[in-house]
Amino acid sequence: MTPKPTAEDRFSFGLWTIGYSGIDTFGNPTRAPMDVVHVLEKLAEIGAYGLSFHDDDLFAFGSSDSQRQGQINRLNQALADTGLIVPMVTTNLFSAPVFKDGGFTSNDRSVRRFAIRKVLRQLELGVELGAKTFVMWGGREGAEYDSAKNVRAALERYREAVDFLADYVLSQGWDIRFAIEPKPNEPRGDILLPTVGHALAFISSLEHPEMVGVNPEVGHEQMAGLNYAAGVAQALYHDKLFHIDLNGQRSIKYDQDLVFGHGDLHNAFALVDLLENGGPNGGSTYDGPRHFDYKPSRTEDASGVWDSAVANMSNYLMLKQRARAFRADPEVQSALIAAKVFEIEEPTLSPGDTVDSLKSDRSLWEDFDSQAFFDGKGFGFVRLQQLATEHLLGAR
Ligand code: GLT
Ligand code: MN
Ligand code: MN
Repeated sequence: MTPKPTAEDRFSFGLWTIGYSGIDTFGNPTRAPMDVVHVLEKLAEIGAYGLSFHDDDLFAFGSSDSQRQGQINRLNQALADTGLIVPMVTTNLFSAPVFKDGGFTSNDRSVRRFAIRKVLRQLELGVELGAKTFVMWGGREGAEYDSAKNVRAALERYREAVDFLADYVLSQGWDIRFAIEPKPNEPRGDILLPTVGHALAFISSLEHPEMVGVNPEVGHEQMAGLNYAAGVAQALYHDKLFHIDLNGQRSIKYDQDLVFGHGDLHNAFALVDLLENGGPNGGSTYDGPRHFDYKPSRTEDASGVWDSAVANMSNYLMLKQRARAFRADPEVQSALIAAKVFEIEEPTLSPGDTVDSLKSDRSLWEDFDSQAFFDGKGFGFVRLQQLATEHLLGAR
């Protein structure tokens, strides 16, 4: 039996995900556009709790004020009717031709000012709708050619924009924070802030670092060959996991945006285990939305779109069940102890240790048997991973 999601699971979807028409670089749309009211009704029916959107997802770029307001009114009515919420909003600074060289970091100053203005509008709408997170995915912030972009100056312009916006939020006393979404490439040849690590370093250079965190996406880290669950763990370590984009990716290639769990399943298991059981006493480490940023494959018709939406949530819930069983298994617990997984929580230095005390303690050096690690003292990590695999496959 696949578990059924409820609002308590906090599953949310981008309007652009369900609404993806199937258009790609090589082919035309394969599906008709989907209306926001219909999307909300269906999301409520399948057990999601939230919808996120870019300005341009709800009202086309260049809409008049009254067209824009008309769509906002329809959204508000559908939210009231379904009980869904908008936990996150974001601005599209990548689709329109004006952003061909980026928004905040376009070489053209007038574009940079237009971009900030566009973000202000969507930020204010997000606050009105009660969104708690404002995502910044700088898909066009980058370059194809090294000589075309002064990266240090571009980062300075990025910082200038984020500082300005954070300052505005603080001055208004609004309860919303920013989350930068890294991606290594696509659509640009190289994108600024390409990984979680780059974004964390950038955030520490900001005027209000407490206002800005990250929104790591499974596929984006994996496109860079990185371990997604490990990146999320580091974001948590720095208290910077403000939001999350769940999907699937199979190795280093174009951004696939597959269903969560349809990519690296072992890493998806590790991630769900981290989010649900990774806290100090085995509790949750993240209480924000479980947000799916995937693209229903262009081979699918409308029923395939909703099948894939459900699949994201079912896979998350099945992994949650599997991760719980893994943690509760006494054999796993003893394998964890044998592998010294808990020992790393112990500080390396004892209270009062000094350079002199370390030097005079013979057990640390003269009497320490480092040779015992040759042909002995294996950690048993493979056994542990096999136990995880058995739980993942439902064999335990
Ligand atoms: C775009 C991108 C996603 C981002 C969205 C937010 S838009 O679809 O591919 O990864 O999360 O701007
Ligand atoms: Mn993606
Ligand atoms: Mn994303």
